[in-house]
Amino acid sequence: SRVTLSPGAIVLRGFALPDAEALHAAIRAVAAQAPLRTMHTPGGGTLSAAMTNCGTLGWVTDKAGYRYTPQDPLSHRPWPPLPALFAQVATSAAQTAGFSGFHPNACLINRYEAGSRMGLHQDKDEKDFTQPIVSVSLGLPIHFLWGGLTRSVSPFSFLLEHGDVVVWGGKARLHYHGVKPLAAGQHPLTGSCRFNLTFRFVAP
Ligand code: MD5
Ligand code: FE
Repeated sequence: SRVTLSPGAIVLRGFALPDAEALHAAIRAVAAQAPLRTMHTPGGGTLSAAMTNCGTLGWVTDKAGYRYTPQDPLSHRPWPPLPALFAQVATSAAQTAGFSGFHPNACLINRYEAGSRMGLHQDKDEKDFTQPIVSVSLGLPIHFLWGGLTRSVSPFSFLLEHGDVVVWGGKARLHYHGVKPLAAGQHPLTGSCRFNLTFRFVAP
């Protein structure tokens, strides 16, 4: 099914289900090259989701701030390439949601364990906001928070489940969003965690 949250934000329920096992295998392959790790905010905080990247640019945060880098700061090597399946799923989901010609060059992989959350924020490190963002949820369900264009808009929550894909473009691109703490559970594919893949086109 296809649900519009607000103009430009389209939920494609179960879109990635046929590819879930292969996507999970590809996450493991990426993480074998560029391990999932805890990142730190410039203010000295710690992100509760573990992260890694693939593609030509990867999102990182540390004492120096938030940015996209061509190399993994742990290995000083380029991030692993975007698996072909990742590119296919992202491009076809964007197309299905009405955004043709989406060719991401960055994929952030977030791994949530019980209690992991993500506070309300905007995604604005990409410089190019004309391209949509595609996110793919795998494993345990989580309550997603969808706010407005300013922090003062109270977010509403909805459940993102295994295989759901969300395309965020146009006016939705700069909305505040986050996720509530992951509830403990077991999923047949991912065990005790949830993965989120976030595909972006980042201006070089
Ligand atoms: C997640 N990840 O489930 C979330 C949700 C992130 C992040 O927020 O930055 O890694 S997917 C991304 C998203 C959600 C809603 C709006 C926009 C992006 N957007 O408007 O750009 O791990
Ligand atoms: Fe975000």
